[in-house]
Amino acid sequence: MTFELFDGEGVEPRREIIAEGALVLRGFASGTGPALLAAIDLVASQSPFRFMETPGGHTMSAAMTCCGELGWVTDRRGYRYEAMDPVTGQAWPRMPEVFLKLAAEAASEAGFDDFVPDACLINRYQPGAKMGLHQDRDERDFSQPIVSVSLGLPIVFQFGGPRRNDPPVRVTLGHGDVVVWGGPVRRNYHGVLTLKAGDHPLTGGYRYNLTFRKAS
Ligand code: MD6
Ligand code: FE
Repeated sequence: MTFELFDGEGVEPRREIIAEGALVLRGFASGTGPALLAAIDLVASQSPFRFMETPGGHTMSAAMTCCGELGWVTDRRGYRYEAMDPVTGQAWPRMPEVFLKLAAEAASEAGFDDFVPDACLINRYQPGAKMGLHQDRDERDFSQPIVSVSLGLPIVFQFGGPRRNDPPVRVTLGHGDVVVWGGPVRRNYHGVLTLKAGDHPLTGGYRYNLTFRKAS
């Protein structure tokens, strides 16, 4: 793989540090976009997108599915990882090779070698969907990073601190942008603002986000 100092129009740096331990790799997945989207369709044909319920009784506004050995689920009983998809009663679909390869390459680019995720949460946002500030803390091993891939319509990502009240920085994530974070900020609060309507050549009216984790 070759790396250029600048991509696209030549004004945007290829990597942006949001915080110590949190890095945006601009356009890192844009070449793989079509293959990633085809793999999402394959996963969703086995474990369909669904709107999960929070422990507090709200319905999440982004549709979700998972692949890998473990899937992240939420319902009235809480947040957790499960080996079985509660909708199908079967194991989650296998992690596609194209997912594993991209996640490992992005992690390595950010200084985390040998990242082998066992869980991938796939979020699908339609206009009006958002994700409030939250921590990713249901995993066992916080020494491993999270790799997050954005596909389709852009959205404003918020990255805060270790406390919910810490003021977040905002960064727009577009098609092919990959965020890798770990180390000191692994449990920082983060979320995305409401998706605005649009029409992306590859995803139409949707934004997809893949988050790769080592959950077990
Ligand atoms: C999203 N992302 O981008 C939501 N979590 O739609 C996340 O919640 C997230 O992007 C952990 C690490 C990276 C992320
Ligand atoms: Fe998260």
